[in-house]
Amino acid sequence: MGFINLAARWLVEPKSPDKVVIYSQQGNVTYRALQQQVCQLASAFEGFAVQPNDRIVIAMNDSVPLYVCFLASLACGAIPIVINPKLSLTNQQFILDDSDARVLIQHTIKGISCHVYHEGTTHDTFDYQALLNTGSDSWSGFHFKQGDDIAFMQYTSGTTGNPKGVMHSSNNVLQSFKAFADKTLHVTSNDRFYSLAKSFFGYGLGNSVFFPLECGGSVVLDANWPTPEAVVANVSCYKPTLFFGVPAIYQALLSQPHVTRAFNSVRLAISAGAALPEQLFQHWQTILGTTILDGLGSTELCHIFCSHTSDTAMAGTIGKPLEGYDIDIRDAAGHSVADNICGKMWVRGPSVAQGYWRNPEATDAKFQLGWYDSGDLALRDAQGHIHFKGRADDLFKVNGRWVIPAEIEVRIMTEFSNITEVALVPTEDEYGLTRAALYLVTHDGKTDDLVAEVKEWCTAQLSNFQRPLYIEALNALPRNDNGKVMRRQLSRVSEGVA
Ligand code: 3SK
Repeated sequence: MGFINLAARWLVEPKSPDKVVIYSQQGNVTYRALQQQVCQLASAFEGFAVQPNDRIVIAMNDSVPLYVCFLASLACGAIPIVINPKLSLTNQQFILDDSDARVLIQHTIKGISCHVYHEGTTHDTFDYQALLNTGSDSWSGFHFKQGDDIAFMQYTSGTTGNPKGVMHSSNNVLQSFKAFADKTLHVTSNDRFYSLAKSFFGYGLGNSVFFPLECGGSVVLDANWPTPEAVVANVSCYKPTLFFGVPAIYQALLSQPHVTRAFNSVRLAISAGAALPEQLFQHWQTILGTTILDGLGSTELCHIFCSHTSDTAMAGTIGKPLEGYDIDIRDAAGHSVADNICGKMWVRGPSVAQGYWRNPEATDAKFQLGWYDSGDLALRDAQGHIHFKGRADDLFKVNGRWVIPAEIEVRIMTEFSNITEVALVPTEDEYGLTRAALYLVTHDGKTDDLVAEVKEWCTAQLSNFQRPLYIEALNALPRNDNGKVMRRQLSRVSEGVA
């Protein structure tokens, strides 16, 4: 592929300039209006000498201004990095330093401010709206790059260690659109996307920004954190055709009144981020009459790389690698394993990241000969379906046998519909030996008889080495800034035991 600028591709001469591209509570925006605002901001960026490949950190809620900042950065050839606006100050500062950011744009209680950094530690601060007003909507200085050059970055937090900047090119965006949005979801310009995952996640950025723009469709943006009530209200009001969620929200939605009527417009619901329990898949299908497509993705692959299609959707597996992608399940020595054997999942495909920003050690460890070590555990069955078995880091040994938390967690979620979150982690017994401990969260906070019932179930259904030493109900599981469960905080083991 030759030279490309994604913002120019999507906004210069859009097919339907008067079509609404963004629906939001703050107002709707057409393709033409979006293009004007992007040009205004890009010209303001140019005014303070933003150069191609400068990093622009965007710490904003999902909103029209986030869209404008992201696209204006791409337009200038700068590298946008969307981060969680609620990130702790320490993590935000780490990302600003690590990326050597030239600009930070952030939502504050007063509005949106834009900090432009100079050599050293000084910076100028501008009001976002004032910048837009000074910019010119006839700006046309789009910076075209090679398709494989770095177009944007995303920081992955993991559950330990410092965040790492994942570098992606324009080609990666177009390839993941082709494999997932086009060939799997069959999106068209009539589709209206609504993603509960925010744009600071790889999942959300694809769902809310890349895919709607690449197909000439539209998107529903909500700046707030999604409560089940607000989701039902948004779906009723904006009538999306594609809905992107995670298992916990599907579970919570099922007990909302009028959910079936509200979801009338949705032709396909997509789930990722955690294993989808079989019972939830069935309930959704029975009550709503539509399918949930379960997929697996990663920030390093740009988006989902393994999924069912609407024709093959079923629970219990995450389908097959998308067209153009390969999955290799390997043992501890790095050899491919046979069908039905659980191992570490490596993946390769046309949207694999260019590596981690200024981190050759981590890049060499995780990216090898075109393959990426996903850190996930999985097995492939005889039909070629991939079964997700959790994160390799989450495994632990009891009495010399591996406990696979994800397997047991899915069974518990399936058995007890009142449980919305569950985590099985290692702990130590009175002799310092590793045992399992179970933490759970319920939908309505009621845990009266539940802990005893779960204990009884574990005794009847699990092997001795898998059974939790204790079961504790919590109000919520501890999560990091990106929403991942921090298992190590729950785990009561000496360093290195697991
Ligand atoms: O499941 C995930 O964590 C994910 C990450 C990035 C992009 C897409 C997905 C589904």
